[in-house]
Amino acid sequence: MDLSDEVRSALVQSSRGVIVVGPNRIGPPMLDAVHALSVSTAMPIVADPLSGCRFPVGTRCNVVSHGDALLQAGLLENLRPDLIVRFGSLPVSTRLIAWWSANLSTGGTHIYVNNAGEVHDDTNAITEYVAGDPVSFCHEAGKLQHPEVSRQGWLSRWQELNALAERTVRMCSAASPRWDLGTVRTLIERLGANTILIAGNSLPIRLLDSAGIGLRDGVILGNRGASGIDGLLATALGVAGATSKQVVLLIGDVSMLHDVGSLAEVRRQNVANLCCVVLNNDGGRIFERLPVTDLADLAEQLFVAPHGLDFAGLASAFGLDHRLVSELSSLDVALSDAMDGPPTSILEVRTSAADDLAWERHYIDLLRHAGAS
Ligand SMILES: Cc1ncc(C[n+]2csc(CCOP(=O)(O)OP(=O)(O)O)c2C)c(N)n1
Repeated sequence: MDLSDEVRSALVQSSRGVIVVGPNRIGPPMLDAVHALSVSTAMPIVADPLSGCRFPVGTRCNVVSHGDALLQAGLLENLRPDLIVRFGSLPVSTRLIAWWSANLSTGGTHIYVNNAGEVHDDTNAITEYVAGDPVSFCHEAGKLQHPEVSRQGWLSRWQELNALAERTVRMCSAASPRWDLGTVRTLIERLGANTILIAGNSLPIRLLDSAGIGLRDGVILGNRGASGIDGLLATALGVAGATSKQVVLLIGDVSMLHDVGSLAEVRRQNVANLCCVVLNNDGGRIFERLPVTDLADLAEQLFVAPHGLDFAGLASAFGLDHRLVSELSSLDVALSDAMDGPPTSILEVRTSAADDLAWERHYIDLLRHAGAS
């Protein structure tokens, strides 16, 4: 692949570059290539939860997996990139998109590499579009003469901040048994090779983003886009039918109720490798984090819409197995039972929306203070 003069000079002259890998089912060649590029350019890799690029912290030291939390805590405000090199579609974190757009609006280069003719760019930020194979791009870009020394401080700062977020989230998870992020981290740690985790939209995909860890040798999939919370269970059923691997669907209660008709098909097909983990916070709690909260009671009635429905009764109506997890400590055993036990089960994790929101805010406050000191 021939790189244009503009792309070459942006890559060589940059002193504050960032690689962003968005949702993207990348295979081992691209994983290796993007990590090699990061090493030769001393640019951090900000990895989306659906990028396939995240691994448990420590094994890939240039990966920044806590980007969204760092942005919430205001810790990336002083890290102004002069170059973004981006692969895949738009990341889950809209804060990340806003961050690169705001920073590059005053100059800098945004290289986007895609060989499928796609342009994922809501904010019109791309300055250099490379229509070519991302693996070849990484190889060619890595071969350029990069001024390594001047970039090491930049990379180190990103690594320090990511490690700080990881320590803080781990501390909060240990301190609170009633925090959904802790539950999701436990879930990811429990699952492993030979597992496909499907993230529901709404809070589940955002929790996976904030969890900051990936499935080692496993796959995380998500249905992003206009379909919203439609057909998430049907999607998981389709995936389970196409693989012999264990499939785990992490889904919110309203999303599950929205696709309740698919439970009949789940029962009919008697699939043995699908487990639905329902985070039951009694309503669409994402709306408690959005500006509609200004509507007070109306927001509760029209958007959050608590339903108080009984998932045990629902499972039984469809002849499916149900298990309630009310303590985080019992999640591990419940997961093992669900995976090794009878076909398709609904594992309901009942959570407290108020506790969850309080812990989320506490985590970001702690991170903000720790990062500022
Ligand atoms: C088909 C469709 N209808 C409506 C919406 C709007 N919507 C977004 S999130 C959400 C609530 C989801 O609630 P739940 O699955 O319980 O997840 P939580 O927000 O609690 O994480 C709704 C109704 C949508 N995204 N897609």
